Amino acid sequence: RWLSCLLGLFAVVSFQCQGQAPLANNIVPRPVSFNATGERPVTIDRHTVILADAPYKAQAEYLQALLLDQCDLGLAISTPDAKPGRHTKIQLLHDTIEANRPEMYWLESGGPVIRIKARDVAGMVHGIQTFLQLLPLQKAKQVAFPTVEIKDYPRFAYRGMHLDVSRHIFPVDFLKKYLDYLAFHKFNNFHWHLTDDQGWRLEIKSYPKLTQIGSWRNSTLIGHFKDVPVRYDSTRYGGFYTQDQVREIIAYAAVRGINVIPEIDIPGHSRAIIAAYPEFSTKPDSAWQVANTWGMYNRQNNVLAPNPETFKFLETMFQEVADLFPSPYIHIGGDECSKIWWKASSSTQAFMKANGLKDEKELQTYFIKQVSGYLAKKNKKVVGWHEILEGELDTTAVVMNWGGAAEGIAAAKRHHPVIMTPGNPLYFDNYQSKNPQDSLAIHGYNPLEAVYQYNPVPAELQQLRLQKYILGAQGNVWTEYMGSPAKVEYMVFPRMTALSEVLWTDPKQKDFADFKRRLKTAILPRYAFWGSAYFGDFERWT
Ligand code: TNX
Repeated sequence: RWLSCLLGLFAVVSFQCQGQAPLANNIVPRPVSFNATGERPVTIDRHTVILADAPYKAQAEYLQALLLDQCDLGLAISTPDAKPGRHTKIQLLHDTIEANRPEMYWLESGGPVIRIKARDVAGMVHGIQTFLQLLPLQKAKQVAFPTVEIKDYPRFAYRGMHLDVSRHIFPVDFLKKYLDYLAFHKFNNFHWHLTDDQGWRLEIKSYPKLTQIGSWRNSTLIGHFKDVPVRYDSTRYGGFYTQDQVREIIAYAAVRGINVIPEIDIPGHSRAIIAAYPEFSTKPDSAWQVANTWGMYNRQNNVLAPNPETFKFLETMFQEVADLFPSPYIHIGGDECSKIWWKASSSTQAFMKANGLKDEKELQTYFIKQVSGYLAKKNKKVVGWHEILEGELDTTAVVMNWGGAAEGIAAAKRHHPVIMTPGNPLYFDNYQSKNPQDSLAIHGYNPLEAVYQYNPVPAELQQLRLQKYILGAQGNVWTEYMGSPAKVEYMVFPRMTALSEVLWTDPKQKDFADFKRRLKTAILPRYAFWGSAYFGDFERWT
């Protein structure tokens, strides 16, 4: 009798230590298929061992760190041939047969085993994220992991988030946190907007004045976050990332299955370049400074001039960028280049005449073609904002469309791969709340539901059977009014979570009411667990 008493006591104690496993139907973004098999749950405790096939060594460590963080469970990593006895095994398996498409994973649990099978690193990372969503958000000596079978893969190949570090710069630690957010939401591309009129943020060894001069401005306009007021002061503001820091970011992203696409914005949005090297502009004799205010000020921001020194610079600099970033794509900007400077410059007009360029649009295309050529020598393709299609371009150029559906349709009809980033609703610097007290933002209103209901494939492309040209979509985070990491988090959460489901989940499986339910039960607590700011008042203020 005393034995059964003791066992009973054990049961009570272990029950109290056991974390409550969340439900499979709380997962965001919603998986292609999941099945709770309803068998005896699998126990995870400190004796559980992680076993990883060779390609997933780094992901085993990533999983180990996340488990420690989330549940305070420190598990050992062992080799696949080790025999962990009767304890539970978490296996990360390299599998190209069942996981038969890019980024796909299978997550199966039952008996003393939890298996994640994937054919590539990104797929394995997605499987790990789903696994973590099935674990409680609390310290647990022991977790009863549900028996499930989940088969999952993305709707779109390109799932991106952008961050502008020119208007405001953010510490490397925050960029890593941002990459953690992307990984959690199964995004696979980070678009790093590194340069603009308001500051150059990338160390370039061959042109040191870019960071000595181009990274610094004399004042900064700071939007308010809740009760912090808007301020326009005259302190020196700026900074840049060293190439070592950039490599650190790229490596951090790679473990999480994320590609880092750098953007160097030319031939407009170039005032930081021009402050450092006025000889590349149409007015080399003026005293140019890095821009202190935002907006497209045609008469304030000079642009690059088509002279030999400028092209030499573009070739050398872009090749240095290409050597630094393993990404197959380099973003070269191309947006909002005001043509008035070229019209007013006699040497530019002479250049156009000598090269048979009949107008400034053709000159813009000439710039894009030159840079594409430099990058092709390094085996890189270019991405550019939709204005790169003002002239003829070869179809390897990827078009990032910040306009409406029309520009995306036009680009797809010309057989360019397209990434949709329409200002409405994918600019997360726009308002998300109707609360008049809400933190300062820029122009439009892009509430949570508009993001959730967005379809990156316009109906017309579907009818024309041209939908394959839509690679996917991206949320853009311009930081004119985001002076701190907390403000960035507040603007992206929960809209980024909504976008993750747009990009991952079959539209037939989407449902806004159910998304909000999952947001409230599973995701808002997750933001809080991360210690992140977020806009949680969407029921009342949208
Ligand atoms: C337009 S769309 C820009 C950015 C601004 C943004 C503000 C595009 C490629 N350029 O320079 O930061 O609007 O929403």
